[in-house]
Amino acid sequence: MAYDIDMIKKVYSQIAERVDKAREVTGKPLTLSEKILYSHLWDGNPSQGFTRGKDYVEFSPDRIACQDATAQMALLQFMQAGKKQAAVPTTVHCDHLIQAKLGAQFDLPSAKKSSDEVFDFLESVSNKYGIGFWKPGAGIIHQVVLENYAFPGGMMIGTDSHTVNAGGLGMVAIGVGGADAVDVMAGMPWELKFPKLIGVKLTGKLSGWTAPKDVILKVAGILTVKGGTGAIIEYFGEGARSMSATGKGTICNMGAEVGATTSTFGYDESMERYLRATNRADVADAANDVREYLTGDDEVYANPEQYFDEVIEINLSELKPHLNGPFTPDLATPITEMGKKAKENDWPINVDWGLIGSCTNSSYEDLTRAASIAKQAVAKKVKAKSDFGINPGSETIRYTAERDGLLQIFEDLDATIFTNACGPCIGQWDRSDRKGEEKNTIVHSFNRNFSKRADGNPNTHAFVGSPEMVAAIAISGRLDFDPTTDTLMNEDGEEVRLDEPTGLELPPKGFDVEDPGYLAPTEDGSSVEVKVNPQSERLQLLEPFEPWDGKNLTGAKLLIKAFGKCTTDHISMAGPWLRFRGHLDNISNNCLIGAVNAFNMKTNFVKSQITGEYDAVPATQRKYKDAGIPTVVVGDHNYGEGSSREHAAMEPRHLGVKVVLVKSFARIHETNLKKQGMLGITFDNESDYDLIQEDDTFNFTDLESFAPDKPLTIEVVHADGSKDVIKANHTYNQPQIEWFKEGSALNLIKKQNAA
Ligand code: MIC
Ligand code: SF4
Repeated sequence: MAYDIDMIKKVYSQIAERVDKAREVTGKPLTLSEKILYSHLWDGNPSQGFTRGKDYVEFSPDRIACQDATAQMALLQFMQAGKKQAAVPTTVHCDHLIQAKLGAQFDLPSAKKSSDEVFDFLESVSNKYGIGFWKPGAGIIHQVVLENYAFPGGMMIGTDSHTVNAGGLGMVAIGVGGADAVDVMAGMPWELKFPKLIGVKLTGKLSGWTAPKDVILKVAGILTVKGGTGAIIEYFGEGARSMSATGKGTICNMGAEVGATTSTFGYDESMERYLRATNRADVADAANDVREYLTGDDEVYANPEQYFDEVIEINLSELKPHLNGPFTPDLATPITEMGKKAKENDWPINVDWGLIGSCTNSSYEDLTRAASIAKQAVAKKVKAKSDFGINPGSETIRYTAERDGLLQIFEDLDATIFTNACGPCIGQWDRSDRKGEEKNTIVHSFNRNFSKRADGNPNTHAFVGSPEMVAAIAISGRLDFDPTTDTLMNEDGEEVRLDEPTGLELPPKGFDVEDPGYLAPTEDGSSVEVKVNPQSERLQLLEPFEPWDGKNLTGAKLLIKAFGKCTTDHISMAGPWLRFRGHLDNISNNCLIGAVNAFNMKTNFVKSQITGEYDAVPATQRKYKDAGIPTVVVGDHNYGEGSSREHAAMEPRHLGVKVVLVKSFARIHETNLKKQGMLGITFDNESDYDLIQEDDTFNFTDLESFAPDKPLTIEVVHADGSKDVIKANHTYNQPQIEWFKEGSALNLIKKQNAA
């Protein structure tokens, strides 16, 4: 039986009436995304149509998922909200804090030891507030959610950008910062700007070496890292129906890399098969009863141009395997062109590692397809030239794959089986073969490949591909290996070819697991005590941020003008810093250390306007804070791309930065800034970015009349006394302006609770 089946049945019992009403008020047939959005309005039945990309709307998500690295801050905030229980079903998953080094049997016990304080904290807070707890080793949040909680037509939010993975089972699942999750856990509505809709029509059928991953690698190449911002991507067509549910999950997962709010697919037989295989026949039966409400209307899919804001068509029969990278997930290269492009760009051809797994590509189907390649290598006497690492997505997958002999196939190629956890995908990788900053190449089936992400080395060129391509490339040891045409030399000196991969959508003997790693919370957690040691270097209770003084901000100094790509990995690096995710002051020592200073092109080296000296960003900012001088961060396009980590907003806030002024924001980061009482604004005229100089002072002249839809005016005073007056836009609505005034959204919740 599925978890929370009563909640799911309730959603299905209301869906017909709500969707019918939505059709009536909008006066048109509906996409799946609209059906899910309109059937999850906080106010219940829809009474008006909303303007996409414009109206802020209050929603009522069905459930919440949090992972260990973000849950700490989310729960520290929730603890202040004064509630007894989380208002909707919520789970916490321990997956990010486990380092990959020698393999699961050593790494997991070692992580449990080194992070016991944090795991104990998360377990006791979960127990206290009625939250389900998935222990370290149970699996990666999104795979565990897909296997246990996702359901067609549902809406969930999660404190991780890849929450969108659950779109593979027809959900609208959205990544948020912890403060957004706190709203919903506290029984309040969740607000989102009504998204735009991008339709992707999939024709044809995947075959040979091409996999679902290639669909999203192609889409990323088309849309780029910001092309999906503010939009839901909805996939449809015969090609969509012919794909497995986990394949659909892979496509949705990496939709985060184009900035999409989420991605989804209509309910179909692949989803039904997956639900039944994962012990949720009850959900499948309930979904079947309302199936026409769990997919887009026929008229929509017949004439998508009329109903979506943008339509992309991809013929799966013609799609080629791709590798995307390095350093950005949208640099898409069909494998047939990789040799040429790698040479032109001087990308190292020899591949050191092939890594398979992560939250996006660790399904049974993925493992069987990759294993079919690995098996051939052994049978054809080809020794793998690169090292292999595997991160199974969950204990259920791992146990089943071990039972069915799949893991053994990889072990025969000397692969290391890491813990069912994020591991190298988030820099939790103690890589033994390369130290320092040597230039090298790795390929993986993860989703992100920003600079330094996997191993901290800025010169590691990471390429993203399907698990089967990663397997083939790791065996050949060459980035330019095209298995559709190239041969390999085996140990007997013979030229051999790798046959096309084959796989199994679901395990023929069913999934199995001994201990899935789940701990249910007690019925009444009121007597559970949550302890935070005041001496702890990893956990720190939060102090409320100061409210706004109601005055125009003046005399603010430039902290850094960030050049080019500035992702959340640049603003608040992960890897070794994950250990401080529950301690705001300590993690603030990584604030913006990866951002490139536009004035000297160095990282973590900025000029202090107090001393005239150059120093690290956090140290410089702490001096401004001590001196009571407000500061401004300036950035380029898509600032805050990537993770949902609200640390990227809380750290500058904690250190005294008041304003982030950029050309454009990534969605989650912009909301995170607002929630934490920061001023996140954009240049009205993008080229004003070029006016900003190293010794600038900023004076806001009309912040006192801060109001929705009204641009702000800033006087930028340069060192020589000359001035530029510029306009900045913002997207704050009235309630969000209240967050700013109160100092944070949480301050406002506390005030309302106290009243
Ligand atoms: C990521 O893939 O970048 C992460 C680590 O999962 C983040 C969450 C985090 O920073 O903890 C995400 O995607 O939101
Ligand atoms: Fe973990 Fe990587 Fe997935 Fe983020 S993208 S949840 S770090 S596996």
